[in-house]
Amino acid sequence: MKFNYLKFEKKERIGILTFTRPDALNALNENVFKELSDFLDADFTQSIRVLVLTGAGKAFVAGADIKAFQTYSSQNAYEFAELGKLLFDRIANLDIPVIAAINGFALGGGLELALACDIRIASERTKLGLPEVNLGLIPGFNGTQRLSRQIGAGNAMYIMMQGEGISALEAYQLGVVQKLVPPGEVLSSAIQLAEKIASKSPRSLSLIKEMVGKGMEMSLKDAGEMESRAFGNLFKEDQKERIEGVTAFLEKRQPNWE
Ligand code: CO8
Repeated sequence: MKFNYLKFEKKERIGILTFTRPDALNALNENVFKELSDFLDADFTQSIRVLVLTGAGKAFVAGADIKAFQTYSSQNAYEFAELGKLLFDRIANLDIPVIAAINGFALGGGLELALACDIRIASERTKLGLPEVNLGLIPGFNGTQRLSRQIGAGNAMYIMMQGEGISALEAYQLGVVQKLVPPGEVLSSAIQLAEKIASKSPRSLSLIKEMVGKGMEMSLKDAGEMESRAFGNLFKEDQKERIEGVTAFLEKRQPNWE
């Protein structure tokens, strides 16, 4: 696939998708979304175990393209917000783990994109935030919801209302990101984590994603019941990965998930 604003590479079982619009700090516009949609349409998950998202240059993604806002009608803005939500949901719902390697600014729609990933690793020098209050706007790609679910309403309001963006350290302390690393080591650390995850049972990984994702929208009781059913299903006779995992443990060898 040939893109102008995205680059996709494979390192064995790891896929790396880079946003490559560095002159605009990788800001998201309709062209970027069109390419992201085409990328997600392609059946790339068959050939990789983990996807890493990152940005070219000094930003991960600095948000939606503010310059494009000048021409938007109310309907355009609504449709763009819906398109972003749809694409970010597709990323969140991939049945493989997705890691955001936050190499630089993750602001507005950029942080919303990172929040659609399963795990976030960030440069300890970068800044993250939802600065829409400075523009007379609100987050529009589900940031109000995903951030509140991730770190609680009070912490999310703190980030959204002061609007200046927070340091990577503060983002780590609040639980927005799971790991901080020195600048320059973000992608390599993300790939290292991706490789570790890629060595685990793909079935377990996709089920963990499904349980956590669906469970967030359910009562604890219903989510617990869903988990028990999924756990029970893993003991059906055709569940090769459970058979391999348990057998490998008993035979004191590494499991082979192929
Ligand atoms: N959109 C368009 N262009 C951008 C954006 C952006 N979000 N961010 C940076 N750029 C451009 C700059 O305009 C500049 O371009 P040019 O050289 O042509 O002037 C270039 O990128 C480099 O940026 P700076 O010179 O500003 O770089 P600095 O290092 O000085 O500053 C910052 C970096 C602090 C990241 C600064 O660029 C900034 O504040 N950017 C805007 C961040 C922001 O407010 N993001 C939120 C946008 S709103 C949003 O994301 C809402 C999402 C929901 C949308 C719903 C549908 C409508």
